[in-house]
Amino acid sequence: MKLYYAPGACSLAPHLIGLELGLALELIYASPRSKKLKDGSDFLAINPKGQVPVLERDDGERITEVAVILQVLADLSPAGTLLAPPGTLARLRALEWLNFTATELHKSYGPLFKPGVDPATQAFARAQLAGKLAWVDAEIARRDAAGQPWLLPQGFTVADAYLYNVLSWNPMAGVDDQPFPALRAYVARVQDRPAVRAARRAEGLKD
Ligand SMILES: N[C@@H](CCC(=O)N[C@@H](CS)C(=O)NCC(=O)O)C(=O)O
Repeated sequence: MKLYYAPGACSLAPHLIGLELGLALELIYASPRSKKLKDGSDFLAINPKGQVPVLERDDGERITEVAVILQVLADLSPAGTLLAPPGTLARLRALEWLNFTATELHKSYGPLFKPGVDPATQAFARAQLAGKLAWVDAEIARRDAAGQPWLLPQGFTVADAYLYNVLSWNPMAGVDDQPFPALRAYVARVQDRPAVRAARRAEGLKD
């Protein structure tokens, strides 16, 4: 399978999950800005939405949207440990986190990375994010108190991979995470996983 990615973008989550699962994903760089692949060919021909990540299955079908790609990958794990079996409450809890991360967090970072966005819009985005991050911090602190290191009691899941991915943008996006100690410790904890370190190294990101 192929994964179209850009370093440090939201394709990091499926990349690291591929490594957690020991899958040999072929990484293909796609520029979210120029919409070109490294060989100069047109990324819009691969994904007309012009966005990474794209997972290309061996049958040629292309799957987009982080939260969906993560489910596809998790369901490839025979033990199903990176999500939970369909029809279980545990799976619904994981899907809640995936959806929250996609809709409440991920897209809120957009204005902080887009060139030319005016400072007032960026300040609004940061304030919105601060409110959401306060909730995430409290949720993580509650788990810490119960001795639970990951979002779900069953262990590390794709929900952690996606949440980590977007939280790792805070320094670059100028989002102050100092008021959120549980969240910062959680980011460090995820980043310490060998698969996460390996994915970051492969994308040329700092430890
Ligand atoms: N809804 C998409 C959003 C993906 C997305 O925002 N990708 C960013 C990188 S993190 C991108 O490719 N941005 C370029 C653009 O939107 O033109 C998903 O969840 O996969």
